[in-house]
Amino acid sequence: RRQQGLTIWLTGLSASGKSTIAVALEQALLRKPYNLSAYRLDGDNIRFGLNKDLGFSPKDREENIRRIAEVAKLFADSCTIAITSFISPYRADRDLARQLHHAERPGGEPGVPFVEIWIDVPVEVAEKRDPKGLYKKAREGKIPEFTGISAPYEEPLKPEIHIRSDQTSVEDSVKIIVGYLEEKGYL
Ligand code: GGZ
Repeated sequence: RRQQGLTIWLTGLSASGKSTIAVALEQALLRKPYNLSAYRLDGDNIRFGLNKDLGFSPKDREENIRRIAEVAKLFADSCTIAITSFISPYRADRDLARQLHHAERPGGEPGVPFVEIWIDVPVEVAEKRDPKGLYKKAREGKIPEFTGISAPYEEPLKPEIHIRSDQTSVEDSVKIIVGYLEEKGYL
């Protein structure tokens, strides 16, 4: 059976653990027994390239997420599993990403599965972690519109998967996600 593409969309605060889980998940999918093709989209390969013209205003975040969703869909279209890790703080933007995936593809092909995963951590915990010192800077007013401090994070209402990353190990998080994907017949 030919590999099916899909997009795994991680959303959550800065320092919630999105990237760590994305890396571990990608490894699990690339390796045996799955041997699938997977690719991660994150700030390092998107915000410094394709989206280097965008900042963190609501409009720029909206455009950031829209472009990422389009790119993820292209990967999925090529039968690669796209794993995205962006804060994606606005519900409307995440919903648009989902709609883009669910739309029929050219040639009448059905849409691409979209799995929204909320990497949930209380902002106090993320702020305590503060691996890059960004929360501190945000508190000092040196970074305006910082998500969770001076800009909103709109919690997902019906994510396919909800992970409390301060109560779940990375290993268990990957197990939960892979278990869901298997159950849905995506792997
Ligand atoms: C939130 C910011 C901001 C502001 C810079 N608000 O921990 P990080 O550093 O590596 O992850 C954050 C990243 C967020 O970029 P995204 O593309 O994921 O955001 S969004 O989905 O909202 O478009 C953080 C850093 O960029 N960063 N300024 N003001 N995070």
